[in-house]
Amino acid sequence: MPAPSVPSDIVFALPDVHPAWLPDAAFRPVGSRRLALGTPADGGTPAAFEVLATLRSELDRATAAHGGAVVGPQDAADLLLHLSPAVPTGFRLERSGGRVTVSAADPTALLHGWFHVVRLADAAFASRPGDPDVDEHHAPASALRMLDHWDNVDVHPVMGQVERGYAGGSIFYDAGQVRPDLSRVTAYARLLAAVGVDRIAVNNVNVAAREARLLTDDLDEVARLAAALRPYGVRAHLSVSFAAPMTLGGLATSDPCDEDVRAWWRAAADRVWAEIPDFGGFVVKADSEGQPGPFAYGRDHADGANMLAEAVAPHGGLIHWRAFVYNHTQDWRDRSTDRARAAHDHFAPLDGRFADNVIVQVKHGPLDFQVREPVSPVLAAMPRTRVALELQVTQEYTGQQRHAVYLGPAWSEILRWRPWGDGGATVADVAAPAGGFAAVSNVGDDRFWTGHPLAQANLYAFGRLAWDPTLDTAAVLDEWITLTFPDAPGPLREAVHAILDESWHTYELHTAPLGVGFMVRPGHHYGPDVDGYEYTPWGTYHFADRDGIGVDRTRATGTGFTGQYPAPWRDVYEDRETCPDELLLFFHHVPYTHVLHSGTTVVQHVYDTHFEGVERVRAMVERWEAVAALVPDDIAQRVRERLAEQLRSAVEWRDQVNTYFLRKSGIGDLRGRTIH
Ligand code: GCW
Repeated sequence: MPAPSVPSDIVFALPDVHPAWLPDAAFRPVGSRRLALGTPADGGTPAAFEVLATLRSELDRATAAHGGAVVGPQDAADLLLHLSPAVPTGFRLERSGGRVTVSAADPTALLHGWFHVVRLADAAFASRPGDPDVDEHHAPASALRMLDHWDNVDVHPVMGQVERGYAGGSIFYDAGQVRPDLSRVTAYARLLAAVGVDRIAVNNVNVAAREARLLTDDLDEVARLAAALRPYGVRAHLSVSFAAPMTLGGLATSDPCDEDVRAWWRAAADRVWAEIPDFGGFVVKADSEGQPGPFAYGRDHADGANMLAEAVAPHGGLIHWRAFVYNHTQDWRDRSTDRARAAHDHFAPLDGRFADNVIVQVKHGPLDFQVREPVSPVLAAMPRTRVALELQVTQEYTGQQRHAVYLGPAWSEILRWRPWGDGGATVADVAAPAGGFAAVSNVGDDRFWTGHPLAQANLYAFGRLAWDPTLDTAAVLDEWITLTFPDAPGPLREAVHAILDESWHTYELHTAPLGVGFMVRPGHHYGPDVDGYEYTPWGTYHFADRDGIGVDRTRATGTGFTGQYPAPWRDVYEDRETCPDELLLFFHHVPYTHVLHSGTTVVQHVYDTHFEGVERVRAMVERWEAVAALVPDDIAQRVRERLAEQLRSAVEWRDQVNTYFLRKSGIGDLRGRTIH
């Protein structure tokens, strides 16, 4: 097999696009040294050779920019990257006498090893005398580390080009088609490879007519996207509509047990893999928020998922089947229906029935990506199913990238949570070997990728935590700062930490209290509207009256949701005396005068946290102003504008929530602060 040729279409620096965590300067430590890439053995796939060619151009680019050289594998390089079948997964990093060798069995893992060395910078080479030699194996916790894009090809009249997107339009689509120039998609794949994400779903799980056709007539457009991702080892997945056999195939039914329907899906899958041999698989949102699904035919979700699984299995494909299934046309008067119960009610009884290549993708909480929810009990209820944890990097309910909210700590809490109590497995232990980790991307065609420049840290952190869920999230943030702001002076580093380390808690302080959730404006979900969802069909209520607030989800007197958890949590949550304060109103309806573990009453807690939340945001604004001159003007200005909006919004939240509680309860603030 010939040596890999350098792809000519990799654009390392895009005009007017921020380099995120891969600025040129981040490559100085590697690029100023002697680098070598081992010659590949025969037998690789074309995709594998393409990734190797990318790696070669990474080396060329870094050394050309920083004065090093690419040398032959025999030439005593400072860094040798080479393929070795002996490394089972991930990559091996050895250092001896200041020389570093990275080896991996496949080129994508080798690429991940390259970016690991970039991240370590000079420390990789242990330039200081006396530093020990190393021999480390770096394997990802899970083989499945995926981002879901809720991008539409056609601009949706309400949801726009990217559903819940807060960073401009789609990097994939424009004006109803795949963009002619996909160099930015390759640049995105490069950012993802640098944090270890290696799969993306390229279209919204709400699949409209135009997007449905990506599976058939417009498959060539998906092939172009896959080609743009391939140089960095990122594989494309596609969201498909369960009704496709009817809407695209002209069949009279989409019944998963109908033989013609099954044959239609098999033929569709055959065509996809014929065109895109390294295609990943399908993502499906079925029987959820108006999307079609197997319920229409009296079938269950195992019937639906397994039919698709059968179609993609011969190609090694996966079906990511979402567990976000609930009744969104509920009657608010009906107190017996509890949306939090829905995923477990639908899916737990199906455990053991899903095919091996089906992944049941479970949102982290039982409701919907709120700033605080208990972990979904579904994750602990399906031991014979490949469950994946779904997170939301896009900040739908956490400030929509107008607020600086670093979600790493929130995800870390979820990943480390132990559904069976102390000594039992964590959520990460459950998901990692099964369905892995998926998250909704926060990227758009904005100059900074994520609208708010500091929201890049969330995308970075998702990738790093999906690779290693045990990482310390402050250290991950520090990595991001080091790469993104090369040579960041101490005060800048400290200020970014001061702004982001506690920002998730800050957001929680001034929004819906004690785990009750929502209280957002219906539709777009930004800003406060305490009763906005109270009399709607969506099932997200807080039940405030003159005496108290919260949702009784106990077995004793409520919806019984606590019973979906294994011990000890089923009992911890059942009893308001043991239920953690931050989730009290998720599980219990309590009087405003109920005393929390913290020693204050519920209503006083609401006042205190909402005043404190605003003060914390005020401090964030000041911290930024003190260091803004240390970053490029465009970043300084963008962050400044967003922080001003964050402060305005936090004040609005504080005043509406506090006023609501004062009017409902008639109980004043003990400290006599202004409530309207
Ligand atoms: O949180 C909700 C969003 C919807 C989204 C849905 C889902 C793609 O408001 O916009 O639809 O979740 O996860 O399917």
